[in-house]
Amino acid sequence: NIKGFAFDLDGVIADTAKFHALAWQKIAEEVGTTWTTSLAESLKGVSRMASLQIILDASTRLLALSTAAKKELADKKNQHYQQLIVTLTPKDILPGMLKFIDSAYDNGYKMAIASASKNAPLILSQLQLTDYFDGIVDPTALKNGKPNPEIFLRSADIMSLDNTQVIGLEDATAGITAINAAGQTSLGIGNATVLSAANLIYPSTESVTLANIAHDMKN
Ligand code: B16
Ligand code: MG
Repeated sequence: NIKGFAFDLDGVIADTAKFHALAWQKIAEEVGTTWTTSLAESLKGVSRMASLQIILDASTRLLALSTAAKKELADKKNQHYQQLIVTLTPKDILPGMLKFIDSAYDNGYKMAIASASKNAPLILSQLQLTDYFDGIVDPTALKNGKPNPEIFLRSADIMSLDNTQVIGLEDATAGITAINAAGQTSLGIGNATVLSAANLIYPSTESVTLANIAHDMKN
């Protein structure tokens, strides 16, 4: 019996990936890494420092950066990124998601955010969604990122629910793996081939409704 939802943020509630991409692209140019859409894709759901490492590893230059130099690049990216996300408004909530969150709230479901982003509180506030959620998992308090289940296990704690009572919503395969490993029901949003490990798959946020979920859980 489902009693709560654990939401990934980027790609599920808002398309912040486009802003991450713009901000990382500047850093990539600076370190001699060719920016491609597949590089951008590989950074989805990956933590800030791990994303930087992927960009550095793809550089044509032989870089031996100190920890301090890496921290500086990551901070610079985050400054670019924050300048972009302060322009977010409720209009930037992905199609159907405000309706879904609002109806889940009205129907007494608990909700938590399971995002790798340290900027999640700021983004939720920009989108005027903060009050719907029982809490936001603090990614800095985690030992392991997705695909490790830790972040989803913490979200169930925040909602005071058993994992079997939680549906996790994700757009990335690493996130689906994490939800499945947490013993929750995984709901994938995106390409069915890519997200084939998910228990429920919807092509876009628009088809994520309580009615569709109730129907598909029976099958
Ligand atoms: P920050 P999610 C992830 O969000 C993004 O997909 C990923 O591209 C980003 O690097 C990561 O958050 C960390 O974000 O730099 O803001 O801490 O998909 O887990 O909601
Ligand atoms: Mg995501």
